[in-house]
Amino acid sequence: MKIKLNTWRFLILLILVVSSCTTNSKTIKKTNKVADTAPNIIVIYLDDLGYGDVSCYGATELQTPNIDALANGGVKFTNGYASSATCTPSRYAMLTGMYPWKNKNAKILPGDAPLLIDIKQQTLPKLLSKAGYQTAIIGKWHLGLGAGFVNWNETIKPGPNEVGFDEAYILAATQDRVPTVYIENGNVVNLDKKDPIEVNYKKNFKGQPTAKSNPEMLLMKWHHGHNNSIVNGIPRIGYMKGGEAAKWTDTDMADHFLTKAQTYVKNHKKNPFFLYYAMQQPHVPRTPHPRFVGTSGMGPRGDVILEADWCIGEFMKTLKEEGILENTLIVFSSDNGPVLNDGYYDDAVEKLGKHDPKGGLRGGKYSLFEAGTRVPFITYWKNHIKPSVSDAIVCQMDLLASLGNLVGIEEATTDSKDLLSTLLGQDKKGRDHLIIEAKSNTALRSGDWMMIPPYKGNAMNKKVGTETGNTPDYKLYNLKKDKGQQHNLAKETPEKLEEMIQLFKQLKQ
Ligand code: NG6
Ligand code: CA
Repeated sequence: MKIKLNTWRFLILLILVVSSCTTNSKTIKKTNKVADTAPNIIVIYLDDLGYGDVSCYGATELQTPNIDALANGGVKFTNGYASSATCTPSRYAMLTGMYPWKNKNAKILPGDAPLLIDIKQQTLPKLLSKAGYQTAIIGKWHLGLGAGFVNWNETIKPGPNEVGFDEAYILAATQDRVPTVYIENGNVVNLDKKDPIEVNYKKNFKGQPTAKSNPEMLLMKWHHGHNNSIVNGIPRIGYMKGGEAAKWTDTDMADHFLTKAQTYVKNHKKNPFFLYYAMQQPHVPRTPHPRFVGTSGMGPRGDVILEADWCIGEFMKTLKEEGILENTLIVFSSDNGPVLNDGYYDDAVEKLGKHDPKGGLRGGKYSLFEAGTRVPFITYWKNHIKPSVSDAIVCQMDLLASLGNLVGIEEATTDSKDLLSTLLGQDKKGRDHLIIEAKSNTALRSGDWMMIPPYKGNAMNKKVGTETGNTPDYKLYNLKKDKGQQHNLAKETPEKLEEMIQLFKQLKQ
């Protein structure tokens, strides 16, 4: 009797699961142009998280159970790429579907740079809006604001709202750049008009302390750069005056963005939404909340990775509690590869131990070698994506065309490729080729091969301590056989090299 009952239960469950899967794929096909039945879409984007920084990609010294749960329940891509080895170009490419090297201004931007995206340009949030989605960004922007000079005391335009986001709660550039304030739909949060904010990236404001003039005020020491204004004891890039009440608390930033993201979900769950949750970890300055300090044994860099993983766990709980987990597609990735010393003394190098943030790849942030752009890349959609590992070459730039397909809007004029079925784990076919970028230099991945052309400049980024990939010779690697790029086959396989050079030329035209 007991066995029978269990068997029945199992059968009913099986029927329910199978029918929910099939109805859903039908729904998407049938209702292509309406967002009503399409899933919510959330991009969880970390800053400087390396290929080997999470346990599902092989880290053994750090455990990231919540990110692992996404990988184990979704598609884990082993050849997932950011478009660039730095932040601004990668974010530009993800949101516009355009190769960043086609826009000469797509470089790491100062905190007072104008908006990089043309307001007439196609963007991911615009496209999803067209399909009926509500859209929001919460977290790091770093794509410029305004049209030249920015007055931080008035509504700042154009910005995320003008390129497709209905709602925007952002940090303007990076955690290490001024102004160190949150901006909500163009307005600095908690700004006291009697204490206006001034920002300058060239010179200091008279009488304002800097890391150089007042080192006794520092709670964190700078290694290179980062010696301008001091906020919360942390020396920053750029000078800032005023805005006391509006300044963020660095150690609360993760909780702050998490709460905003959770609130957004709760308030918008009735209709489909697109949320770009752009977390700030583990970019410098690494400022874990006190409850995470010391948890990794690896210093602040490890601690903030654990903090980020915790935030993701809490955020996932919210999706579940709000009853929308099975109706939400999540894309998890990072804007560029890892760096240890990015300008502060914070024990990232000293306490690294056996941890390998690069996960066996060569290079790192700022590099044309693999660790610069190959990053954790996971798609997760409960009961819709079957867990698998995919070796297909996919790039964040492809989200535009792929998600366009998901919501029934065709996107023809960008560099974005429609890889929807691959992203949903139904297909193993990825891109044939991809051009990656690092500090305006580019390299070509085609099939298993990576070709890095000769470039002038230093082979080592000495301050940061990583290889740039810039050497006077051609470099050619078979990544399938040589993931760590240790064997340059340019001389051994001249035909392959020539083929790659020709393809590269053709694609760059
Ligand atoms: C560099 C900063 C680095 C980091 C980076 C941007 C110096 C010396 N270094 O210029 O600390 O802020 O810009 O990182 O200032 S990114 O992930 O946003 O691209
Ligand atoms: Ca970054």
